[in-house]
Amino acid sequence: MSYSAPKFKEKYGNFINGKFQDPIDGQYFENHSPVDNKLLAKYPRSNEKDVNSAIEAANKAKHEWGNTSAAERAGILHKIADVIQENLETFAQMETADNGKSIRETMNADVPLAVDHFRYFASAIRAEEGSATELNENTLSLIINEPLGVVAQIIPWNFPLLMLAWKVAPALASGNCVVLKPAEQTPASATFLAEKIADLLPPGVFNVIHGFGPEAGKPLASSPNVDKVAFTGETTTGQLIMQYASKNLHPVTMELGGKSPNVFFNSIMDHDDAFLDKCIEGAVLFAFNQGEVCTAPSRILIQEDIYDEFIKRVIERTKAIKMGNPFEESTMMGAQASSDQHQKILEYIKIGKDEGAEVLAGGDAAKLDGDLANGFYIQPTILKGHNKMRVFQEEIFGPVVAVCTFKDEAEAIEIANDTMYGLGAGVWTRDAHQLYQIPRAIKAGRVWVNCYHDYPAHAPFGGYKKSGFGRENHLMMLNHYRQSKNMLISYDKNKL
Ligand code: TXE
Repeated sequence: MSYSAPKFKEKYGNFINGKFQDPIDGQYFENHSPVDNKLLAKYPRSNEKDVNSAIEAANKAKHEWGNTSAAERAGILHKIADVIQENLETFAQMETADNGKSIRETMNADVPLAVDHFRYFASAIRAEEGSATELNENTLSLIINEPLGVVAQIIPWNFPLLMLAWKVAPALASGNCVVLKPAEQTPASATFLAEKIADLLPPGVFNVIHGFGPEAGKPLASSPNVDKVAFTGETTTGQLIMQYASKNLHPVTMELGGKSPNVFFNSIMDHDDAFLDKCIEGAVLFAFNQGEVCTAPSRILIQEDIYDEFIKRVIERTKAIKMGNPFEESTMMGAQASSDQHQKILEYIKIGKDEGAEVLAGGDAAKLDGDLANGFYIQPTILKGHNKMRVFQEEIFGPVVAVCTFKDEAEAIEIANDTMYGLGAGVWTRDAHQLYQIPRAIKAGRVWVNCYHDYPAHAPFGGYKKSGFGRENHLMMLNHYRQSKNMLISYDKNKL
């Protein structure tokens, strides 16, 4: 079955105080589809004035929203989930048009996971219990959670709706108002969601500001009138955002880059069975979402005695990836998200070749026919080299994997940890000792063992080292969006 880009209006506004509003200075930018480089729509090129107007609306709404009961907020979050579910196909087509990823991913992963995220946090706040301790016979200590107030959220373009859900669901669930800036490359799904849920939330509780990082993102992250900044994106941008927020001593959470190792031990080849097939699929997941995933398993480490046989099968499987029109259901790999990203990936492939890496598969742009010839496609690429090369150390954010070998467990751990990042990792083995001890030794916030790229809402996700701090998903996320009030109550009758 084949899908197509949904119909867009010529231009859209910012969503502020429950209504779409034109940018104050009347500036717009064009958003093109990476599928074929055609114009999709225009969005506001917002500046500090627009940002401040959204922040003001959020501040006006925060007391009322912060005082709603958990049951009320949960009911609204479930309705938001219903809206996304009812419009699943439109959201999926929108994400594919905007980002270039395949429709089978947007239909089966991006949108359903976003639905589940709203449901998870809706349910989580209903199940929570507070804490009370008797400090002595006359004193009670109560711990009460209070929302922070207004939260600034800045998100990237690789999973536009899902990254929105990861940020917005827990923030609203905790009783905060939100000002969200989507990435300029992928403004569509946040706008469509705002339109669809405008009647569900009181005005000002959820606001969307479009525009570029330095013009709209910076004033948002720098504002003294927000209470927290949450960011997902590049590590260097995260460093800037921390500087802006530090002037106000605002708390920040950061989901940043990665260079995740995917480690294959020799026991996987003990039998030629379904588990070995799963390991091969797990290695090829470097191309999932065109490699534009912060946890992309972008370094493959293979134990040297199985290298020849295993890599042969990985290359065969990689060559069978069906690239093409992302709107066709059979397409596995679509377009890179933008011309800039396409260019960056090609430069890294060249850097790898210049450094002496051996090209085992791909190694160039993919040329497609018809309208798609104007889109931004890259062949899934495997480079063999060593861990000191730039293609092993720097985040490429494309379907390019760097492969090397290791002798034993100690060397596998050393190579896996020889990176400034620590977001994800994969370990594949049939050995019971390795499947516990190796993940424990790898410095990363999420280690998948005999699986990869699962993102359930109830498992915490986040980085070590320069991959950021704070966690998303899971109950622990709620604590990043609220502060605890401790009440000490004395009921000593003699001292009243
Ligand atoms: O990211 P940015 P870009 C990596 C990936 C990619 C590279 C560049 O390697 O090739 O980053 O992508 C907003 N103040 N990742 O430039 O800059 C911006 O408008 C405030 C990894 O798109 O991090 C967008 O909304 N905001 C990553 C968001 O930040 C600013 C996901 C992300 O943009 C800003 C995306 C500023 N000064 C890219 N500058 C991951 N690991 O998840 C930009 N922004």
